[in-house]
Amino acid sequence: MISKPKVEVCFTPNLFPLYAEDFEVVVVIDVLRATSAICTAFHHGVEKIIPVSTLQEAKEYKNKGFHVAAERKGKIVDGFDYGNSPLSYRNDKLKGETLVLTTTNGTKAINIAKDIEHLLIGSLLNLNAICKYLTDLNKSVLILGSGWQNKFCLEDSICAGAISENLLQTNNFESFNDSTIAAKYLYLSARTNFFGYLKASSHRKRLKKLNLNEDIKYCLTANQTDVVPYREDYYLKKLS
Ligand code: 3SL
Repeated sequence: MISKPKVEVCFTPNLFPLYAEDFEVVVVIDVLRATSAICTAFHHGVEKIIPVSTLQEAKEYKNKGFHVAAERKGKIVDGFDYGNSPLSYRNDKLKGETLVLTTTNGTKAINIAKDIEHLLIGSLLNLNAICKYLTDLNKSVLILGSGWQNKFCLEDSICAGAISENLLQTNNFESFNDSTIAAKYLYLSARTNFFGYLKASSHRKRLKKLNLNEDIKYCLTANQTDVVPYREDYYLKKLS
């Protein structure tokens, strides 16, 4: 019997090495807020995004004249042009431009998975688009949550559950891991009200303290764009 492609969920970047060799497609998720910011920036015309893990790398790009966004602990790092708020990319200021981005967890997770053949960026914002793309691609997929400093995080796990459940419902994929079952149940309990469900979550509280409730609401509103960002070489682009 011909086996179906798998879809599995990896909750945190430090677990990634346990899965990596079985997958040629990885979707990195950081709902609050890196992958939501990336999807929004591409939706509004940014041409390329270079994800870097450290502030040092970000500074080097800045010194070379690039537009650079840097976030740590939810805030824009002093001396940089932009942060990680998706709302700040909802305009055409960077249309056609390259943006360098470093964030606390999201860009690190992207770089951890950089050697995977198909590296894609997922969020609730592009949920249907990424699911359609993965269904058409028809290859085994790992959904990687960025977590918070390598710890489990609820919003990424819910989004991972939404994607895996959508693929499993097509009957073209199969899953064997308990993490994927757990993500599915989290998604099913949260799906009618992501904002309310996440009220007690650590990241929602962290961003709320920084007066970023509008960012949270935006990031938790599914299907606002059909962009599918992917890694090409050392940067991200959007599939056309
Ligand atoms: O961890 C990250 O990469 C960020 O998305 C964190 S924050 O939402 O900007 O606080």
